[in-house]
Amino acid sequence: MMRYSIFSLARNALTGHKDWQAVWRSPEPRPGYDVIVLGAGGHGLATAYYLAKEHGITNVAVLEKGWLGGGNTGRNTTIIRSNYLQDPSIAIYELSRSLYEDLSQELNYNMMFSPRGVLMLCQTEHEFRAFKRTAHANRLAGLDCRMVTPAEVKEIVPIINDDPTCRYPILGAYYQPRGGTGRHDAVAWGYARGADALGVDIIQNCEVTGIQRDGGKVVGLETTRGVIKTPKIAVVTAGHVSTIMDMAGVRMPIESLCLQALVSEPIKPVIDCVVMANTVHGYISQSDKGELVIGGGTDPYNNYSQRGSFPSLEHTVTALVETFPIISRLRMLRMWGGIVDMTGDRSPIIGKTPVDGLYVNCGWGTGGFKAIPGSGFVFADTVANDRPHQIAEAFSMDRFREGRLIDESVAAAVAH
Ligand code: FAD
Ligand code: PYC
Repeated sequence: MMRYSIFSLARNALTGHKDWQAVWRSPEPRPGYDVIVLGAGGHGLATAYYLAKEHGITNVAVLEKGWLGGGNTGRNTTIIRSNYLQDPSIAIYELSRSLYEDLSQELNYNMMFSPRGVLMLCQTEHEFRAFKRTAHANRLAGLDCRMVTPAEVKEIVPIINDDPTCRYPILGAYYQPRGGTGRHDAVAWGYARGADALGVDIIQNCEVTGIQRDGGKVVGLETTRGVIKTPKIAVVTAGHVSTIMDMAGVRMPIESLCLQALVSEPIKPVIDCVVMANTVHGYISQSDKGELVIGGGTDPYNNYSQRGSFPSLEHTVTALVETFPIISRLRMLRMWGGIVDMTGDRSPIIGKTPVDGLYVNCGWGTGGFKAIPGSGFVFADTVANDRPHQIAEAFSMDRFREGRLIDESVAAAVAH
């Protein structure tokens, strides 16, 4: 079997892969659809999949200006957890985490969900108190989590510096044993394949340039591949959501910033859980290839860049060296960035908009990879039924006008 795979790989490499069967179709856009989803990131593809699977709405297109999964979905550090503070957040992130548990089976595609455990270090008294509060809130909501002692942290992560006299000593940690990581590309590809098989058209290299309205409702889209008619548009374009919504005359309470990450050269397995060190602004896990996957805070100014920068790399690595001294001896291999969409309360916006037929799902900021299955599920329900799914209700855009903020600035974990 293995010999066959290697020969097949070699033969296809030499023949330009022309005999490979495409995993999804590349159709020409039709003149119109019942629903058009903008953005083929994880959230857009999951939305299309659940529209078809759960609601039988298959006359659906997903339009993507680049390639599917080429936005933040293919650029993130794949951490999956549900340890948020507020009840509405716990509900949606835990729905999502639990859907991840069976997603490979659901889509018959290996997502490599790896519930290796997530540790959130407490390196100041204040952080310790804050995480204890989160742990209480999470346990009340039925989540499997607990606070662990410095000795347990050392046992789980032997490479950690447990010197109690260092600048930011380990005072304990919040631990979610069934948090972990997944394979980001596979999540996009699995949902794409699943949606395509149910009849959804995924149209790449198709940039949306305008939204057509007839009075208070949407009627179609202008794209680089022509006009496409539709009564329902679901916008899921992350860092580009403000520019798209502006095309329909809707102003979004969103800031777009670059969030960067980097990987080291591959090394033997040294860390088998995810560790977040929020006080020093860094986090770390190890990929299956052996690279240490490292990230820090967002750029301190708004921008639409998708590149890494040396000041950010230097800041993140410097911050982590005391906690993980091993880093000082590693060469860093690559860095990159993605455009994240930040709301004021660090919670997403999911729901209807003031324009009929226009729906939006955005504001996942630095933390939306973990939310893809749950978000797609409740957003599809919202679009199909033209009213918010019960779990999505709290996340409506009105909350900023009405002062119903869902403050997750601490749980978002990444400094911004
Ligand atoms: P995207 O994947 O960005 O998809 C939006 C798509 O819309 C893009 O493909 C884009 O090309 C397309 N688009 C934009 N404009 C147009 C247009 N005019 N026409 C057509 N298409 C358009 N989250 C976690 O939970 N855990 C993590 O560990 C984590 N780490 C991160 C690390 C980094 C460095 C970054 C950048 C993000 C991280 N995130 C993490 C956040 C997570 O990646 C995002 O919240 C999530 O991927 C957003 O998915 P999406 O589908 O909404 O957006
Ligand atoms: O949301 O867990 C998270 C996360 C980690 C790094 C970026 N986002």
